[in-house]
Amino acid sequence: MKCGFVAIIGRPSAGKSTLLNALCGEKVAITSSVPQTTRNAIRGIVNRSSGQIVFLDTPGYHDSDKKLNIYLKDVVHRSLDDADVVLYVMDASRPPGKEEGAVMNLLARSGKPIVAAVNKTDLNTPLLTEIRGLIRVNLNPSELLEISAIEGRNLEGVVQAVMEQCPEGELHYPTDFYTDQDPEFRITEIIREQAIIRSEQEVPHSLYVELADMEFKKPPASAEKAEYIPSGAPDGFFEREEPSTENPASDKPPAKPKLWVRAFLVVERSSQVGILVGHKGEKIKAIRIGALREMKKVFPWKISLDLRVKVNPKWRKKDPLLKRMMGSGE
Ligand SMILES: Nc1nc2c(ncn2[C@@H]2O[C@H](COP(=O)(O)OP(=O)(O)OP(=O)(O)O)[C@@H](O)[C@H]2O)c(=O)[nH]1
Ligand SMILES: [Mg+2]
Repeated sequence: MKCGFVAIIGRPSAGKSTLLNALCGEKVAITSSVPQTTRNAIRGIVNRSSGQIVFLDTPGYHDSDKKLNIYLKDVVHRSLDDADVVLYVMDASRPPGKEEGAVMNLLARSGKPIVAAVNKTDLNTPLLTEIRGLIRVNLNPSELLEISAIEGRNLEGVVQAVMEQCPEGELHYPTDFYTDQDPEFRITEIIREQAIIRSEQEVPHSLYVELADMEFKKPPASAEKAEYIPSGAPDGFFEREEPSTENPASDKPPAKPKLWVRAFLVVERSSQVGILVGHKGEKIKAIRIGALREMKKVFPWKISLDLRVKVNPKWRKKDPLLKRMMGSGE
């Protein structure tokens, strides 16, 4: 059986996270038109009868010496080290330029097998021939596919091409898993996506989400305990209890477990607080409602969200925080 780790690498906004979601058939990673949306190596798992692919989505590769960017690049480097295969995603709608050159250099040096996917071909770009030529000259991909992550074009071709390059091995995850992210991380990402969508200029880059508190409300005493422990619920949010013998099984489906969450949108400057709160709090209300709508699609819980904004000056320059967010940075 083929089993491998596959790093999805490319420039910011090439469509890597959109592609990961399309490949997994589930929303695993947040996406937006703002470059450098992804900040972590997000795993999405694809199973076929021939094997299992663990995709690692990565931040857009961008050559800049700003501290946050150094950490983002480090996430890419580590994912590349961990990968058996690289899925290189290029954006067919933008001229390649220097930034694309830097990505190709990195991949050529890695010596890993490469599958190249030229994305956004739904936009009917005139750049396809140039991009294909560039890939052939600089890299030696096992396959060069033209795809559209948005329209789902040629995605099975990507899975097959990648699977072929994966080594033989054992499954890394049970076959019903599509990601390994914990609920806390997914919740902060969903909130961040909704805030990014509703803000502009520097705000999306100046923003992170801190989950301050979350608590599952106790189910009714009569409930069968096993029904109420949501899969993926963090340890310690439930005390174990013997199921009650009163009020035996009824036909009613068990009530959804209730999860209460308090989170902060953290920005760099006090002037950005008002932007996120909006006139009479309309912006933060829209972010909150949007996040709850998205969470409902992912979690089997009834969630209430207490969302606030706070300032952490110059957080993008703070090593301990960046390390906690993204790992080593060295
Ligand atoms: N037309 C078109 N747009 C796409 C396609 N794939 C992604 N996009 C759009 O491109 C933008 C960036 O998509 P993302 O998936 O967030 O890109 P990314 O490469 O993960 O970006 P970073 O995480 O910032 O590096 C979004 O507005 C997507 O809707 C595609 O196949 N066609
Ligand atoms: Mg992304």
